[in-house]
Amino acid sequence: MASTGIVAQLLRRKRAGTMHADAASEFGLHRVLRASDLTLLGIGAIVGAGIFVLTGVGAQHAGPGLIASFVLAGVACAMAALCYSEFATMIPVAGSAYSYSYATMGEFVAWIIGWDLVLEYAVGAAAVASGWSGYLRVILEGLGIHLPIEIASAPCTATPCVQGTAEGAIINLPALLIVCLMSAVLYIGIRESARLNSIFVSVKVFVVLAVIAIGAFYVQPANWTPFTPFGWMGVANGAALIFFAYIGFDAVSTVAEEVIDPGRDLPIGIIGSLAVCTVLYMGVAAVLTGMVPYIEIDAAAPLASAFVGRGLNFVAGMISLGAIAGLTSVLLVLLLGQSRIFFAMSRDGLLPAAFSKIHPTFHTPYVPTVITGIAVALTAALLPIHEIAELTNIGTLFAFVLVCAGVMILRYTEPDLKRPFRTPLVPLVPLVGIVFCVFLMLRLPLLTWSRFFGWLALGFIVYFAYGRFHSRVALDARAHPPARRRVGG
Ligand code: ALA
Repeated sequence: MASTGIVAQLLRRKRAGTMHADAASEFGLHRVLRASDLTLLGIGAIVGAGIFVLTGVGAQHAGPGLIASFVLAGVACAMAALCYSEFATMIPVAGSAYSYSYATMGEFVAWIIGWDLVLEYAVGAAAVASGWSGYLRVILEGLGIHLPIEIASAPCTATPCVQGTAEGAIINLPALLIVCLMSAVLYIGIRESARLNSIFVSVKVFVVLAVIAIGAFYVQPANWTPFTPFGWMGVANGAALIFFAYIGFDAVSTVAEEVIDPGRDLPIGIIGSLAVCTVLYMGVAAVLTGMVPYIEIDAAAPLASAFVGRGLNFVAGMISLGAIAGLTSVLLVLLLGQSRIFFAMSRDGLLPAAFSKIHPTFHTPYVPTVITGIAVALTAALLPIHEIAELTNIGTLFAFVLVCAGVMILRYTEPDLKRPFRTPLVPLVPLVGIVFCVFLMLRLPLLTWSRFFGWLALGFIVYFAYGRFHSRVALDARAHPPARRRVGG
């Protein structure tokens, strides 16, 4: 009997209607964002380390076929973006894939996906903060300012030191400070955060456009042949690598509860930001592989090196500025997404109630904002985060697979739910999304897979020790008539 009870609880779903009621209650967030804010938040989260750094490694795997790698990864993301749009408009609450899984696949899968999203948002944010610090150091060196290594890198824990750490280092202070600063902005307000994000987005998009426009004059079409020197497998491997560059459009769905007209604005924000970035990325890939023979592309700073090689040091400097702006906005939006997911999980009772407290003046979920900020700051400042940064890719792809599957399941289990945006060609689009994402997951190293399973195993323990006993859906079901657990009070 008891085991049947546990299985029933693990599979218990939260109805979409209850989610709407939560968002509209005093425990919901303020709706202040518009389509333009969402598109800028999406671009804010997307354009960052991926395009400014990873294109170099991608080109080494795919050659000029890197352009096709960007198309391939873009297609996988487009399928997922369409599915995210259906869910986000149907259930416009904080929590993104976590909340959608709760509505379709039950509490346990929802918990697992919420736990998994920590890899995309918090681990991703720590990796970006560490990269930000590295870029700052290079820029300051260029200006003749030298940061002592003791305070500019995470301490070394392995021999030889892994990327992002250094011998003699004590703490990565720039990484710690930038996380604290962005968390402070998020604490103060979603509108203020969106405004700051739009400034960074303007800078980085300007820089990317400048790279394409100026670089176009230096393209030698001969560099594009052979187009696929490593065959289409090389293109696929390149796609798995540069997938990171697309991560972030889904962050738009985490602020669904703060959107004025979610049915109209969320698809514009999610699909619009992805479309803009896909075009920008293909342009950058074409220019880079056209300017420099693929074997000579620099893996560490591909864009800046391409321009330095042509004597255009000014453009290279501008690229560093664009990269700093890019990484700052990615960091801001990833921290934002993580706090909203913790908020949603807490409102459902799967995390302590304090996580869903809303600030009386700023109307932000300030407790998860502070806790996420502290955890990410300390991780980036003290740990070899680059070692586990690839977990971000697998965690995100896993979420995409579940969202694509969820769209098909909910079309079957709740066909009559109001869907302001419908994913076209169901089940084809979600199925293609799943196939693409699983394909990209399978190209990731075994070590990443074992770390991923280790993280999920830890999630199982936390759920069985805490969430299972505090789940609001389970508590409500036990109490007849349904009793609403006060959260945040
Ligand atoms: N897409 C983000 C970046 O490239 C995560 O930095």
